[in-house]
Amino acid sequence: MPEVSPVPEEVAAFRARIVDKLRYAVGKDPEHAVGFDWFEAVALAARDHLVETWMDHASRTYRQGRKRVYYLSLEFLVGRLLQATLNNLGLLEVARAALAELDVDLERIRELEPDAALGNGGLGRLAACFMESMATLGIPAYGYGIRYDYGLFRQTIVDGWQQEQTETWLEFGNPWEFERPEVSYRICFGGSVVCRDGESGRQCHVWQPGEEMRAIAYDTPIVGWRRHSVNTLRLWRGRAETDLHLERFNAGDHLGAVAESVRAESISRVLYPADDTPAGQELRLRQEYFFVSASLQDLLRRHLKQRGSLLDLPEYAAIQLNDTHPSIAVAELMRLLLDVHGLDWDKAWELTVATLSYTNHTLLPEALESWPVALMERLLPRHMQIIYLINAQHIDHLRAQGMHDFDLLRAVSLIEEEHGRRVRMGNLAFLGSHSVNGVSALHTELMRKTVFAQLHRLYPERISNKTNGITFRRWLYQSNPRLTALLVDALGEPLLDDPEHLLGGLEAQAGQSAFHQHFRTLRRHNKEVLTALVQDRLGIALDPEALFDVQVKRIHEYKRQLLNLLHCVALYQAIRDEPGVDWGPRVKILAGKAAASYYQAKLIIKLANDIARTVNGDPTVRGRLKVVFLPNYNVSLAEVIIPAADLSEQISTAGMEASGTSNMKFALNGALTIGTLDGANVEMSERIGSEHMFIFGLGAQQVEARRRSGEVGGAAAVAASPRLSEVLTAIRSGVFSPDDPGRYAGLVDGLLQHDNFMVCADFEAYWQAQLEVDARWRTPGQWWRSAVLNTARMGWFSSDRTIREYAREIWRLPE
Ligand code: NBG
Repeated sequence: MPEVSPVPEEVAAFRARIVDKLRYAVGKDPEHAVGFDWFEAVALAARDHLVETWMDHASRTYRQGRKRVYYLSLEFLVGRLLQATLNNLGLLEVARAALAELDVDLERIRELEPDAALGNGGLGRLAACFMESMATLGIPAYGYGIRYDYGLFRQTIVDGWQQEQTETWLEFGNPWEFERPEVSYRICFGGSVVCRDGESGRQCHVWQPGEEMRAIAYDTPIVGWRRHSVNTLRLWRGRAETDLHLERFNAGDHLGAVAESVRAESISRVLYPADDTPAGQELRLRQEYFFVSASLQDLLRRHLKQRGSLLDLPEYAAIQLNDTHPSIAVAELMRLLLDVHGLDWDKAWELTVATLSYTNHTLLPEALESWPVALMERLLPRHMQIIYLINAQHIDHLRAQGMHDFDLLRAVSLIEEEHGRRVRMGNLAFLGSHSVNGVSALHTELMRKTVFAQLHRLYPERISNKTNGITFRRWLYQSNPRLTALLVDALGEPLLDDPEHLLGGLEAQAGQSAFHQHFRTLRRHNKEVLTALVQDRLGIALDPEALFDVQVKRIHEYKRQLLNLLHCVALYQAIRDEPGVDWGPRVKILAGKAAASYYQAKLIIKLANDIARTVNGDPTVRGRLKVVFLPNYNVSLAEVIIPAADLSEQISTAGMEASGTSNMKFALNGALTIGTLDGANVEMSERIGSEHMFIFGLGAQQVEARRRSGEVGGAAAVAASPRLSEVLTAIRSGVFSPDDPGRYAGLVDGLLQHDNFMVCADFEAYWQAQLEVDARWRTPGQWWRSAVLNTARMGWFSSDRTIREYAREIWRLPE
């Protein structure tokens, strides 16, 4: 990041503060401090700098009576905070210089910070980008979630197979957070509901829970660009009402004495490693209710303290539900308003709907949460009752309007009757919110036509689109300081404050070969950094001059890493068949985690590793093709990989990726995209120009038509493509798995019979698009022109733009 050289007084003051923290907070002197001690001292010193803005912002929000946004999310994939915080505080160079004077290298200690991996993938990272953008835009906001002891698992690759290890990010403490033991709420489960006569003669329902525990708050300040404002990420941890039952302990029952504590704490123990498939377990529902209940109690308390009444809640609070995970909020807010605050049903419902809004992040049917009625009745009996009442009111209302169509009523009901009785959380979130949004134009359109088709007919105004975005502070300034410096050089310092509108100025440079040269040089540097990392972690030597072809994301069949691997094998065979042709050089880089129980995804990881071993060990393709599977993909690794990519693989089956956000990160950093017209790729191609991308394959409608026509197998596509046939034959016969030749027989046969994700159907188009990639790469003037235009035209995909749209159209914040 370009920063003017730091002022010596500032450096001296920051250095003094670091030493102070080291001594009085960490308890070490500089002579004995080890790496992590330094990290902690610098983090604490940086944290000091944001505390004042934090408090000012909170008290200003209070004084001015501003509306607050509450972002409820089971995931916040924050990553590391040190550089992001220093960057936004404008203290990066100050800290670097201060540490240098102490003979400590900022880069080295930066690497010691563990990633806060409290999320699975795009959904959690989006929440983190949104938090940063809200702070940048000065929007008063709280992020609410769970402080998991263990974040997403650490992935190791053993003999090519994924293995999962716990990620102990809190092992050495977390200098960013403030524990708030005084901010604690009672959370109840189970028991029964009794009916009593209330004071006014009305009947009231009293929940007599069978189990109680507490939620304790931990606050992390999130600072916006140029310290504009600081918001709070408030994460809840589970605690027992009584940590130790002394009587039992004294009676010799040492384990029984802490059993309650163990049970309560298990609620915030671990993030579910399921990316868009519900864990389907009771603990998951407990987690959802736990954090929703604590968050709602907290925000109602804040509102009441300030306003004295809940009747104006929607004017001062906007609650965004990030996917269906927090959708029990609909019933919990109703319960709190009815049972705790004594409002009548109609008023409570009006306030609930006006305050809540819901974002849908996937159309995958298996990912739309639903809970067995029996489980809900047992765990949350009062909520189940409220859900029945909401449903009855909803269906009565439709009948009163003359709608008696049984299929329609069945489709919009909150209760699914077909597969055992279940509560449909997506429908609950839809009904309980005044706004429902999708995350890209295509996804929103498909939401209207598929998952919410009937509800959309009933509430045509409710669904809107808010295309995702990314924060440029992390995904450009922090991860690609060289490109940032080049952009500032070309467009001036103001770029940093308004890249959304000023990046476009870069178009003027797109045809300049001198500028191409700069672009190339910095990419080359970023590729060298990645090359060193690959050498270090895997012992594989890469050629930084090769085309870096990258696919990094969760491993999922619909994301089609398999299609990429088939291309990889096809390329390998082509090089071997025609060594005289000018192939490559190309490096295929893959990374990503598979859900622990997702066998097919894990098999794809194994295949990638098998192919890598075979290809990298074959001298006939040396210098032409290398394949790398980098273990343990996380935010920090993304920050190194993305700026080094030439080609970005965004090749999901059309209609299945809700938006994608790594597609945006790559293009902003000047990689060219090879991709389908899926998710936000569609809008990217409209803004960048499809001639500067490599768009291929079936569109969403064509995929749908094929599915409807019953064309399910891949055999026809294989018969039509000798190349594909040869690829599959090689994989099936064990060319890449000589130790277990049958390993991939099932995988290949499966494709032939049920090509659910159109891997075979799209193969030829993909191969052709990859040939175009090669041709463009061989014409550097064209390639780099496209690369510059990608960066220049990505301004709109800033999460600042997305957040402004939410603020205006959903949260209705005053401008
Ligand atoms: C994911 C989608 C992505 C999208 C992110 C953020 C879930 C449930 N959904 O396409 O798969 O970019 O959400 O919106 O994880």
